[in-house]
Amino acid sequence: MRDLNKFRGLFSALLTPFNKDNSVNFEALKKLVEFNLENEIDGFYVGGSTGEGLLLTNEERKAVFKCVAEATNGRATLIAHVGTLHTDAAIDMAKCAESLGYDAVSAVAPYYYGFPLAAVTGYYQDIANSTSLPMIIYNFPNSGGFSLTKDIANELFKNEKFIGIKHTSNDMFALQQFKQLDREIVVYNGFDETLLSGLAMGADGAIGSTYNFMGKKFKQIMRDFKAGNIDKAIKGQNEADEIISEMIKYGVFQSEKAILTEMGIDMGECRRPFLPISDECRESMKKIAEKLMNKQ
Ligand code: MN9
Repeated sequence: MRDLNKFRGLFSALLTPFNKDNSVNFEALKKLVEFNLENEIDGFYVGGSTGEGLLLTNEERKAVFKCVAEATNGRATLIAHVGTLHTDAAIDMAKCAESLGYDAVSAVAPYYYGFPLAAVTGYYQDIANSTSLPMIIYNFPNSGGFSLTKDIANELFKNEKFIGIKHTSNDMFALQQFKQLDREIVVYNGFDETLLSGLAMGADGAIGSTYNFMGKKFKQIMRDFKAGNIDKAIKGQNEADEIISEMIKYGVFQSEKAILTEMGIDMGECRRPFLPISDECRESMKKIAEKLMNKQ
C-alpha cells in the first residue's frame, strides 16, 4: 500500500506565466512557486487546465515540470498533469515527470473523438503502467464528455497504481461515491467555490486555481471545517466566493493573472484563443488584490 498522506491537503493548480512574446516566463514561474509556498500550499498540480497545459507544446510542458521541480526542491508534493489526446505523448511526459522526482501523474480523459469507454480506460492504464508513479484521474466531465462513475473507477482502481481522483464537478454525490470504492483513495475537490461542500462529502483535499493567491484563506476554511467550526468555515467560503464570482465575470484565468500581477508577479496574458485581459478586469482585480494583500 502506498502512503497517501502526502497527497492530502491544499494543492495549487499552478498558473503558467508568459512573457510579452508569449513564451513561458520561467523567472515569474519560480516566483509564483515561492509565493505559493509562503501561503501554506501543500503541493502543486502542474500543467493542468489552470496551467494552460493544453495550450503548451509538449516540450514546454516538460520544461515547466522541470522548472517547478527545481524551484520546489522537495518542499511540496508535486503532481504532473500529463493528459493530452495522444497516449504516447502523455507517456513521454509521464516519464519526464518521473525522472524529475514528481510524486504522481494525473491526466484528463482523452477528448474530442468521443472515444468508447475501453479506449479511455486503456489510455489511463497505458499511462499509469508506463512509470512507477501513482496516477490521479482528472475527472472533468465538462471538458470533453467523459464522466467517471464509481463502477468504472472500481475497475481502474484494481490497478494499485491508481491512487486518487481530482473531481472537477459540482456533483457532490459523485464525489461521495468515489470515497466508497473498494479501497481507500484520495479524492480532491476541483471547484474552489464549492470546497466546503466537497469536504462535507468526504474530500481529502482540494486542487484549484484560486489557491495560487488565497492559500491561507482556504487552509483556514479546511481547519475550521475539521475543528467543527462550521459557521466560520461557511463565512470563509462566502468571502472567497464573492471574489470568485467577480472573477468568473471576466474569465477566471485572466482574472487570476491580473490579481497575481497586481501582487507583484508578472503573469502576462493567457494564450490565444483565450481573450486578452480587459481594462475592466484589471480594474476590478486590482481592488481584489489590494483587499487580499491587506488581509493576508
Ligand atoms: O483546477 C480549476 N478548474 C478549472 C481547478 O479551471 C476547470 C478550478 O480551480 C477553477 O478555476 C475555480 C474557478 O471556477 O474553481
